[in-house]
Amino acid sequence: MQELSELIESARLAFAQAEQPAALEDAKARFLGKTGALTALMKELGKLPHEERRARGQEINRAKAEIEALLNERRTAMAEAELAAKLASESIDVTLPGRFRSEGGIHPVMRTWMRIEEIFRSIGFDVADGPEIESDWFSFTALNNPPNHPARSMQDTFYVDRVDEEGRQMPLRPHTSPMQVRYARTHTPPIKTIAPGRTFRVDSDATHSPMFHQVEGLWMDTNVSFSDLKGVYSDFLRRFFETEDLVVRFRPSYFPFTEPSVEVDMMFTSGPRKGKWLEISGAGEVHPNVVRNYGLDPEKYIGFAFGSGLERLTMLRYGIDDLRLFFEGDLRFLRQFN
Ligand code: 2NL
Repeated sequence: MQELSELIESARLAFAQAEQPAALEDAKARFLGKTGALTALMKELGKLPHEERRARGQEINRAKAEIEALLNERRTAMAEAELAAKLASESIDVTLPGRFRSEGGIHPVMRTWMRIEEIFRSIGFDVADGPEIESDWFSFTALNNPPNHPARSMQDTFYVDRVDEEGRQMPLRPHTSPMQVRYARTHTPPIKTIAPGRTFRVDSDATHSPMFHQVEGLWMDTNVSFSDLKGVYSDFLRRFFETEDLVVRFRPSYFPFTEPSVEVDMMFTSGPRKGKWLEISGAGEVHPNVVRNYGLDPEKYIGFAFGSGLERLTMLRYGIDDLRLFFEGDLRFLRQFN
């Protein structure tokens, strides 16, 4: 009995003196290991007379359990101390102010966006906003797209894992037209609005990005003609590029949502970029089916719409030759605009 309680005490002391896990394992071996003190006592059981063997065995086992408990206690304490030291040495004060405050800048495409809003606001246009995850109806049906139009396919348009009220899978808007349709349905003519925003198409190479920016414009009233489109858009280009020295031409084209439809080209007539026609936009008189989807009578209301890419306008304005520069986030490029 006496020797067992001494053994327990010396184990407690040895465990307490171990400062590293390896030292603790050595101490464990001395008491509980194959050549350890307790194992030696167990081996001696055989020499005892039969009557004493059972009681002695139980005592040794109780002592063994106690030493094991002491060992586990010490192991836990050691792990906790290690964690506490780690936490103390690695702690950061999240309330400290930053070492320096870096200044943000405005992305060149966003400069174009802001500039366009300013120009169109100055001639009485409102700015529409709307969701980037749209319903199938606002994205395609309202714009007179036939049910099997390729723009609806998974090849051309991104779809998210969510359905609209009609139970149809919802696209990331492939153009900003849905915002114009939403705006037209909630306002009464005259309707004069632009819809700038992010758009998405399954397309990625040197000249196409899966995410890009568009601005669409819409002017509906009882008497808005194609010559109003010519005047408004030409005036916009002259103000945007800050020059009177540019000419604009309108080439016949086709879009499901306008009739007639045109491609708009422009050419600088002075400066380093003069003499080359540049495709800049699509436009046309809003198709009667689309006017009906605005909730308006196409016999009474008429107007034009156009759509332009903001990346394209930005590249022409600043002389940027690679679309990918807009999306790489390279500060050497971005700093030039701030
Ligand atoms: C292009 C073509 C265009 C429109 C966009 C439009 C919007 C409504 C109704 C009718 Cl709500 N039209 N938008 C019209 C013609 C052309 O964009 O290739 N843009 C880069």
